[in-house]
Formats: sequence, structure tokens, C-alpha cells
Amino acid sequence: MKERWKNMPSPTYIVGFLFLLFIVGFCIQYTDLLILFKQLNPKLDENYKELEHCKTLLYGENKKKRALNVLTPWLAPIIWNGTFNITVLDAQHKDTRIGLSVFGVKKYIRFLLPFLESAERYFMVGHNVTYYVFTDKVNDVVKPKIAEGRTLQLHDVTADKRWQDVVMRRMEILTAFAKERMPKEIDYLVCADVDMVFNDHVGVEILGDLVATLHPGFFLSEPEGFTYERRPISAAYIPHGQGDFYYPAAFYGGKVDEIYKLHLACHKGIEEDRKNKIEAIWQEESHINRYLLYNKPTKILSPEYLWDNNLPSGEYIKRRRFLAVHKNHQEVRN
Ligand code: 4YA
Ligand code: UDP
Ligand code: MN
Repeated sequence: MKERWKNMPSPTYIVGFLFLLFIVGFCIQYTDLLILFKQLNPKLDENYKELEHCKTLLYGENKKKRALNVLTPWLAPIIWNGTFNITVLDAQHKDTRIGLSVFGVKKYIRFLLPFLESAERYFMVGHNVTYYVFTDKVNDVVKPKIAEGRTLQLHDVTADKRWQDVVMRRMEILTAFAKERMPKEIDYLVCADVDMVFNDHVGVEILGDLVATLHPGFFLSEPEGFTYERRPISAAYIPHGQGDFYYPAAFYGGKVDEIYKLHLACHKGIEEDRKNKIEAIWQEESHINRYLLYNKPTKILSPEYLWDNNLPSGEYIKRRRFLAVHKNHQEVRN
């Protein structure tokens, strides 16, 4: 009996060993805390800085700068110049069929030719593209030269008296098209304002299930400054304190079935508002923002994809891919 006790390690040794185990466990559990002692080790300091940099890129320092990140808090990519490899993406999308819808109603017919000509130059070059042009004067449309593999469809639509009704009716018309015709013809639909021109590459990097753009006027604003519909009786209502980004109605897209769901929801919201004798502050754009709050976009485009040279903060926008054409609002809307 006595012999066996002789071979046992001394109590000091056991306590020492347990203490060592505790330290190792602590290190594994609280690596972050240890990094706090980074001054002791320059290499650790470097790693720590890198980690912080990644965190900033991923989640942003604060809500105001959120738009400058490459991922949203729900991990959807934000497409900034340099975040994609177009050669790889072009190969993946070699058989993809893409639709581009645009409305040129009443005086806005004048924007159609420059819009289409610029699209031929920069929009999805080398891919299978169908233009869906909606106008009240089909016979007055001057068609540009269209490259092989691309087609232009002209569709007749009602010319509403009020411009607000013209812009909102887009939801109704696109709901019908995305339900019946488009599923047979295209995989993705991109929807754009016509008072714009493509000014640099816009390609398959913008395709995704549900894609929205960061509004060029609000990408550096606090969410409190977003011009959402704030009246609770509207179907487009977004309470203060909610909302991720402010998205414009001038450029968005997605898979045809996703875009159908978006258009249907917005059309229904507009109809509901009409019954309640209310019109959302930014018409269909308000309804789109409400939909995208509860149905998060799977991809977001930086304001490179919707820019206006009259806006400040242009230093963030290295490539101005889709640019607003300046217009006299009063004149064109009458
Ligand atoms: C449109 O933007 C055009 O009517 C404008 O001429 C311009 O091209 C713009 O897009 C980019 O609130 C706090 C500064 C904000 C400045 C930009 C304001 C307007 O924002 C509205 C929502 C609508 O999205 C308008 O369509 C948009 O104006
Ligand atoms: N639109 C149209 N005819 C009109 C008013 C609007 O065709 O009389 C279409 C057109 O495609 C236009 C879009 O609706 O680009 C949105 O209107 P607008 O560009 O005037 O809105 P903004 O971008 O200035 O807010
Ligand atoms: Mn516009």
C-alpha cells in the first residue's frame, strides 16, 4: 500500500498541472480577451487589426456607412466595382435569358432611343436580351439597331392623365407580364426608368433572385432620413426605426417569379391605398421599399448602378454605369 503512494505525483505537481489545464482552456475560450494584450506581441497586433478590418467590411462601423460594405447584415452581397469576376460570371450565364423592361409613356417617349442605344452598348453585351418597351404610341417609336441574339418588343399601354398614375401603373402591367408572358421568354427581369442612359458596363453581375439598388441620394443617410411612407394607414407604411436601405424604383430586378411576387404585392398595396383614398409619398417606390423590408433582396447594387452627376459624394462612385438624364420635371410630366 505504502509503495503505491510513493509513485503518485506530489500534490504541488497535481495542482500545477490542473492550473496549466485551466490556462489552456481559458486561452481557447477567450482568444478575443487575449488579443487585448496585443501590445505584448506585434504579430498578434497585426492579426487583430486585420480582424477588425474584416469586421468593418462585413458589418460596417455604423448604420450610416452600411452601404459602403460588401455584405448586408443578412449576408447579401453589395456589388461594388472590383467585387466580381466578370469572365467567370459570363461563362456561368452563357445560356441565361434576360429581360429589360422600360416605359416611355406620353412625353417620356423621347428618352427611349438614347436609352436603348446605350443599352446596346453597355447592357448585358454578348447575352440573350429581350427589351420590353411599353408605350402609348407604339408607331412613334424609333427603333435602334439591335445586335444579334437580342429582340425588341413594343407593347401598347394606357396613358394615364396624372404622372403618378403612369408610374404606379407599371406595377399592374408588369404583374400581368411577369405572370403570363415572361416566364416563357426570360429567366431574369430587370426593370428600369427610361430617363436614364447606360454609361459603363452593366452585366450579369447584377443578376440574382431579388435585386435592388442603393438610392444614390440616400446611401450615406441615417435610416431616419429615408423617405419611406410613414403614415400607418398606407399599405406602404414603414415605422420609424425600421428599414435597412432606401431603394429606388428606377432600377431593380430578379428571377421572373420573384419579380412577379414583388409587382403583385405592390399593385395590391396601391389598390388598397386607392380604396382608402391615400397615395404613398413616393408612389410605387414606397410600396417596393415596404416589400423589400419584409422580403430582403438577395443582392444589392451600389449606386454605381444608378447615379446622377448632380449629386454629392461622387468620390465613392468610381464607375458611373447607369446615369440619370437631366430633365425639366414640370415640362415632361405635363
Ligand atoms: C430622381 O432623388 C430624379 O427625379 C432626380 O432628378 C434625380 O435624378 C434623382 O432621382 C437621383 O426621396 C437628400 C438628397 C436626395 C437627392 C436625390 C433625390 C429623388 O428621391 C426620391 C425619394 C425619389 O426616389 C425620386 O425618384 C428621386 O429623384
Ligand atoms: N414615365 C413615363 N411617362 C410619364 C411619367 C413617367 O413613361 O409621363 C415612366 C418613365 O419610364 C420614367 C418613370 O416612369 O422614367 C419614372 O418617372 P420619372 O423618371 O419622372 O421619376 P423620377 O425618376 O424623376 O422620380
Ligand atoms: Mn426617372
